[in-house]
Amino acid sequence: MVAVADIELAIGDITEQEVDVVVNAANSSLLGGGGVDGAIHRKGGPDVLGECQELRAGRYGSGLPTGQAVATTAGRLPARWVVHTVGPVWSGSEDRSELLADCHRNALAVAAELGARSIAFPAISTGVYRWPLPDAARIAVATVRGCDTSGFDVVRFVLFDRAAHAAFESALRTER
Ligand code: AR6
Repeated sequence: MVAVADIELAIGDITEQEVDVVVNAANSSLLGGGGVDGAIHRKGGPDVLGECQELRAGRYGSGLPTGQAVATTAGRLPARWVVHTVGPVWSGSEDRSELLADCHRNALAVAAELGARSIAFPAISTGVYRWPLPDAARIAVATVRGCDTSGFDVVRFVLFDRAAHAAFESALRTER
């Protein structure tokens, strides 16, 4: 039995979260995009992009691989750090669930290493990357529940709308 923090759900904009770590649903370029990524870079400002550019100039010269996670400053966001992870694009012909699970596991591991006690996740891969919400919610909840989150006081999913919130609520009820 692993030690788990209670999972919280919220509806809103992840960039407004007052937590130690905000998780970004990035792409492998780490240089920004739409959705959560665009909002984080817009509000976080040039310091976030600057650290992403340094990562691209160094350790992640070919980009951040899908499923992995890396931290930068949160710049002007209320959070202390952004942990960027790259979700898989939904595929109807190939099961990429483990990669989506990896995003959650690796983001938690990077956050724990930083000493974070609170973390907010978006619904990774459910926007531009088209992963069906109920399935993404099931994988996200089951994965976080399977991790040791005893070092965290808060593990929160921040959902953009009621449909996403309902999908996560249902996953919390059923994924025990
Ligand atoms: N706060 C919380 N949730 C949000 C916000 C926000 N500010 N904005 C959107 N969402 P997406 P992905 C929800 O597309 O599918 C980017 O261009 C949204 O409704 O942000 O992993 C990257 O650069 C959806 O439920 O991420 C990549 O290229 C969820 O967040 C690509 O999109 C994820 O949607 C990544 O696609």
